[in-house]
Amino acid sequence: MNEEIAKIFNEIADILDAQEVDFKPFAYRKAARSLGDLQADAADIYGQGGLKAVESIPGVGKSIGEKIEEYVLRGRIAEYDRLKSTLPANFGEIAAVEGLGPKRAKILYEKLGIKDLADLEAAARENKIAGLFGFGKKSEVNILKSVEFKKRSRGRFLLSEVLPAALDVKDRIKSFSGSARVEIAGSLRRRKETIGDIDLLAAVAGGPGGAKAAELMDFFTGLPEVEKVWAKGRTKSSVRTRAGFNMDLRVVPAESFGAAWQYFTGSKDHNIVLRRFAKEKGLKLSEYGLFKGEKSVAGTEEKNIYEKLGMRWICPELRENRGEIEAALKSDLPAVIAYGSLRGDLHCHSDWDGGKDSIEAIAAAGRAMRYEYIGIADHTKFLKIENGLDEERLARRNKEIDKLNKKGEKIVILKGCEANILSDGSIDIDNAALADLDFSIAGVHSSLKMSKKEMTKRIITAINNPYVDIIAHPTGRLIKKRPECEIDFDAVCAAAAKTGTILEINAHPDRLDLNDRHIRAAAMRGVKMIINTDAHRVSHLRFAEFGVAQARRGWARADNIINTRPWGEAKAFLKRNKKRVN
Ligand code: DGT
Ligand code: CA
Ligand code: CA
Repeated sequence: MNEEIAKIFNEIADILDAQEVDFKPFAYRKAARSLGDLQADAADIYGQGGLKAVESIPGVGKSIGEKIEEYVLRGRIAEYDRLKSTLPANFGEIAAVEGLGPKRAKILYEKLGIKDLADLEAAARENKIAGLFGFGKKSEVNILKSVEFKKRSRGRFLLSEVLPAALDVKDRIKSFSGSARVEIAGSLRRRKETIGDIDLLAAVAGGPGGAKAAELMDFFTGLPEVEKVWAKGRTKSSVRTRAGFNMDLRVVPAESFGAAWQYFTGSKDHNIVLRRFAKEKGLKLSEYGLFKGEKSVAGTEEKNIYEKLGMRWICPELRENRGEIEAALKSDLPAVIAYGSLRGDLHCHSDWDGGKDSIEAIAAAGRAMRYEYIGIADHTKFLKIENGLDEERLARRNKEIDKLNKKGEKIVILKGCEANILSDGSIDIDNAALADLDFSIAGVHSSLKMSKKEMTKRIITAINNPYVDIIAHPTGRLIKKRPECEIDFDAVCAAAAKTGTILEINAHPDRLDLNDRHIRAAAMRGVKMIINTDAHRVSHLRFAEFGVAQARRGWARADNIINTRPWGEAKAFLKRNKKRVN
């Protein structure tokens, strides 16, 4: 329930921002973040200790506590409903257009009656926006670009928004139906960066249409998070959750489970090629099984389907028809990096910059994840809003890390930074300060809208800096929010390979940058990569899994990713530790 409430609080904050209310938006956002960090569910906290317990959640006072109570008891918040009624239903969608935000979205609504993306697009095309106070010709062009981008990702959810919820539903279905098989299929199983809907499969005693299946469908459509039931049948039901996404549950015969799991995992393109291949072998592949004439050759286990087709099982992350079937036939599939194989994370922000937690707390959290090393990469001075560190504060922070390391904790804390690559490719902090660190990361955080030529030159200039070891989130995208910067990725890879600069796979679920295609291209070029979370609070350390998923989708093996190695080996890949051959 925490995610649902957090979402509402963030929306309330947006609306209050639009109304130019002071302080309150900040309080709501803070409470939303705090809920997102909680291990326990708000409903359980309330159940156990009432309003008092809810008010003890950090960032939650009396007024916000009462809103949580209201949601737990009634499933709605009157204040939210009231605020929403003052603005168009799709206000959030407009406010989320890059460069607009709640205040400007409200101006557009009041002056031009813009209620949704279609209105916004039309107004920009008819040049109605440029003349408004605070807007201009350039805003109009940017709005059109952003709308185009948003339309493409519409109705899709971030992997991180649906994966925990889906795993939770899967577990509950499993415990409800006893020994049955329950699995996640679809794009979620393939760990795509965005998900259209969740596909679940189950096999129960008595098969589809039986009494057990009917009970299961009652259970599924009656789940507390279900807001709307689109369809309820004996073999398939579809629902929408309060968080806004749809879930399908199919009950299939046990002897077809593997075939159905294969079919509904997709991708569609992968399935089309696989089916065609089966046909060429005189077999027929469907969601019911692999058949030779009338006889079933495989069906219960997915693995057998691939094997009877004469190839190794293909892991779901690779099933995009990007050459994986051909590779499987030649026994040439990559041994992709395994989940849980990272030994450290080099991109964590501490409370020295805009991060939330102390270095000590981050180290403890890293240890709890069984990491061998954890790198503190605070922002440097150009990023004022993130309280970036100058040379002097960076030196003081380094001293604190030295002190903590002397305490002999069971994890090595590494001194790093995330410096800014300025418009001309120079770094916003002295090379001497960079040289004092165990590692350095540099990334672009400003002037993102440069021409391809300029942006490529800017990044390559940073790559050529001998004190820059790693390039953070190389393409600068934010999934569903901001497209990639224009860069010549091939040229960037060539420079990285030549200089031994490492490219980051930023695992933050909003970024996943590099993406799967870039990862594959970089690996082919011999570029080394690192999977980092960009954690701004310790709960973000668990994003690592999303980065590994993306790396698997990019055909990466463990040896492409330096933090699969112990620090003693990983550090040898940093430019600063390489013997310079002149
Ligand atoms: P999504 O939900 O848009 O993120 O993507 P998917 O891949 O989960 O697609 P979805 O939910 O429409 O369907 C789940 C899987 O079912 C899909 O990956 C492959 C299979 N499937 C669905 N429709 C077709 C079809 O017309 N042909 C084939 N070959 N497979 C299909
Ligand atoms: Ca799906
Ligand atoms: Ca579906």
